[in-house]
This record gives sequence, structure tokens and C-alpha cells, in this order.
Amino acid sequence: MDKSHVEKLNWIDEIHEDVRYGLKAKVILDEYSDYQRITIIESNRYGKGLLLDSCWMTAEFQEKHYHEALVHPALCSANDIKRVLIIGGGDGGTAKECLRHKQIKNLDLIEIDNRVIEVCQEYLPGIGSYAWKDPRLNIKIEDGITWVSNAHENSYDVIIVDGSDPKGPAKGLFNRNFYENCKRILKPGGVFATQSESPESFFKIHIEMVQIIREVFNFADPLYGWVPMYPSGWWSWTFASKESPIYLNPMKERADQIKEECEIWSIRWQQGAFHAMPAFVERALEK
Ligand code: SPD
Repeated sequence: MDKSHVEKLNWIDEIHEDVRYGLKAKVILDEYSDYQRITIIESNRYGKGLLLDSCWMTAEFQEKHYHEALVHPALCSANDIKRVLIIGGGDGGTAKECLRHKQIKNLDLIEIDNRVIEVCQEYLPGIGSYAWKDPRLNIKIEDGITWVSNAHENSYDVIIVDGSDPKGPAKGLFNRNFYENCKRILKPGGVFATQSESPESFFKIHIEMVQIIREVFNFADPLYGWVPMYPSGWWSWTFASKESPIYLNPMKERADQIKEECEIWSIRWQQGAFHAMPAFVERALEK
């Protein structure tokens, strides 16, 4: 493949605590929605990508690292997966991975910013792909925090939080009240999943998130992987359940139906990723 089709590239950086995480790319859209700055870039290295408020969210050749890690540990382990909720996820990548599971009957996607969906459908159509046309997908343009506080108890088998970083419209997705509502609306035998930031770049946020989610649900564990374009490249996703850590044990028959199309996730990868906790993180979580 000719890797030099995008010409006149500039460095596009996410700047975080005196470090730059950058990619050579061309800006093809840069605008402000009612909630945030939305930027679409095109690069040779990772294809087209999305930034929100100047933070990397996803890119065509990076999205599987993030979305498979967020979705499949939960969907391969919850007792039932008929009714699934996504909070955020406006690029469609989380929905696409979910809908590979045939047992899902209803997938609610609650995105606060309609413009993110429109822009991703236009510029990054491969990330949501077939999900946008799947009749099981119900998109609601609403605040996810309000949605979980209004939803009936025991109404979802799996809840997946695919928000951005804890500032701007996603800030409320990182607090105890939000997690308590998620627990309330999660069915028995259900699994909660959230992206939980980088243990290197966002150490304090990461540790606090895992501790609070553990206190709220009783069982919660982070899984560690990588999304090279994110700050430090090292990322985490945290899974929780009310009765036992069922998310640690993916079901083989569920894995068998998705594994051929996975680039990162496998039962083997998941087992390693839950165990790949550095000693300093383990110590911090024990405090
Ligand atoms: N700093 C990046 C945090 C990423 C959160 N979600 C990304 C959206 C991908 N669907």
C-alpha cells in the first residue's frame, strides 16, 4: 500500500502534563459543536482519526485496540446479553463490536453530542460500519448521566461506558453517583465496563476510578492494554459486577463466534491483560 497518499502533513499533538502525543497528519475538519471542539485528521500512519477538545479519541487503524478491549470481556462473560447500554461511543466502534454478538436483541447508545455521530458517519464510516444500519441499535441524543438516573432498576445485562476524558461533557461519567446508578440499572449476573484511563498519564484518576467502582459494585478489576495514539500508549479498561468477578471468565462459545474477526482480543489476551498489573498499581489499589 502506498503510505504517502496524504501530503502536507503537520504534527497534531495531544498535550498532556508537559508531554506531547503526536501524529503527522492533515486536518480535514475542525469545528465547535454545542459541547466540544471536534477535529478530524487524516494521517498516513493511522488513517483518519478523531480528536475531541484536542484529545485523541480514535483512528481507523487504532480503533480495534480500544473497542475490542472495552466490549468483549463484558459481552463474553455476562450471564445474558440481550439488553446492552452504551454511554457515549458516538464514533460507533463500540456498537460495531457489540453487534457482532448475535444474542444482543437491543442496544441503546446514549450520546450527548449528535454532531460527533454525524461527523464520524461522514468521515470515519468504517468505525461504526454496519452498526449504523443494524435495527437492534437505538440511538438517543441525551446526556448519559441523566439516562442512567432515569432508567429502571435491573434493566440492562451489560453497561459499557465509552466516554472521553474526565473534563467537559464526560466529567460526570467519573463519579460515584453515576456508578451507583449503573449498578442499580444492571441486572443480576450483569457486567459493567468502562474505559479507565492510563495508569501512567492519569495515575490518580485511574486508581480512584477502580477503587470507587470496586466499592460500589463489590467486584471490579482493571485490564491493561495499549492504544498507541493515547497519552503514554498504555491504557486500561475496568470491569465490574455485583455478585462475583464473572468478567474474568469469558465463555468459549461466545468467544468462538467473534474471535476470527478480532485483531487484539482473545481469551488468552484477556487473561494476560487482567494479570498485567504492575506492582506500583497493585500497591496503590490496596491502600
Ligand atoms: N484519552 C482517550 C479516552 C478515550 C475514550 N473514548 C474514546 C472513544 C472511542 N470510541
